[in-house]
Amino acid sequence: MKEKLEQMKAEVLAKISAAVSLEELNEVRVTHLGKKGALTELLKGMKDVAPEDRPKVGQLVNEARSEIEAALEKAKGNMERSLREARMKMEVIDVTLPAKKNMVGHRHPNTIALEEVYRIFVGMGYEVVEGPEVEKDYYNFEALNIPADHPAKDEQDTFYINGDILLRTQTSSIQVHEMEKGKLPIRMIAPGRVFRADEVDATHSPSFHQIEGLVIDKNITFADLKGTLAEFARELFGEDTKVKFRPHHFPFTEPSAEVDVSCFKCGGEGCRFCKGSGWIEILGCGIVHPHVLEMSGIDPEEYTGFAFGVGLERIALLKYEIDDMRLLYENDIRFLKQF
Ligand code: 2NM
Repeated sequence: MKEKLEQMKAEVLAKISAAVSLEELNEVRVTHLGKKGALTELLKGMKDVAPEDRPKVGQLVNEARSEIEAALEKAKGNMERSLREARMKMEVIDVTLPAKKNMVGHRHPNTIALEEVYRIFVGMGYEVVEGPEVEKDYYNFEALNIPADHPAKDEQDTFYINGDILLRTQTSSIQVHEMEKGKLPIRMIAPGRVFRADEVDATHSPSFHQIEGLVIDKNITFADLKGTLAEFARELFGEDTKVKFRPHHFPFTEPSAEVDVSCFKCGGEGCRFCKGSGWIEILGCGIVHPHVLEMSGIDPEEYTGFAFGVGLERIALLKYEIDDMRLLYENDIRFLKQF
């Protein structure tokens, strides 16, 4: 029995030192120390041992069990440590490696130009008002004194949704809503997306952005309009910028004008940028037509006003010297990042 025990112990210890995984160690524990394990089986052989030898044999079995348990614990500890070390080696962080660059977005040139326009007019006390892109014919055309047979109303130029519902072609519709509210005076800018059935090219798009301004108060004159737009041009293009008002026609203003600014590239000498003329057209404006005021419930005998409209893309193209409007819609971050 004693030899059997010694032999078994040697076998088990050999298995323990040969084990390469925690699973194998557990396997050894179960097959040798468990309820149905080899050691337990061996104890069953006690009945064949002479009674006087039983305490001695019992002690030997217990000693063997303790020895095996200690060997198992030690092997398990060693194994866990080397696993931990292996994992640590794999997780090494090389702090000298260059950091991964995060992709960062960039404000669109339209947005930068828009915020610049906001800054200028909010600084003069204007309110920013927005409105719906889908409008009734009345707010887009009729209330602005645009007659039913006006070419702008042609289906070739305007996107109709159905009947008298359309995509606004200008943001003056916002100003009609504002005038109808009857809260005077008004000093507002109306920014927003507008739609026109245009072919895409370097200067046209079926959807672009406008900023229209409107001031209505007692005693507003053309001089107020001139002073305001001259200040706008100076803030936008530099303090040496001059403005020139050329007579024009719009149905919603009378008198009406188009405004040119002196070329900020050549200072008015004439260059490629201003096509040799020294002037660059930037906006349309005028004194609000009395009929427009009347239709929105404002008494033209008591109040007068001026209005203007400017294309946001046009400002962005000029300010950032971009020669093709399509670049503003492609949203290529490599292009946008430059501004
Ligand atoms: C322009 C040119 C001239 C304009 C007129 C109005 C309103 F609603 F008051 F009648 N808003 N905007 C206006 C006037 C717009 O765009 C070139």
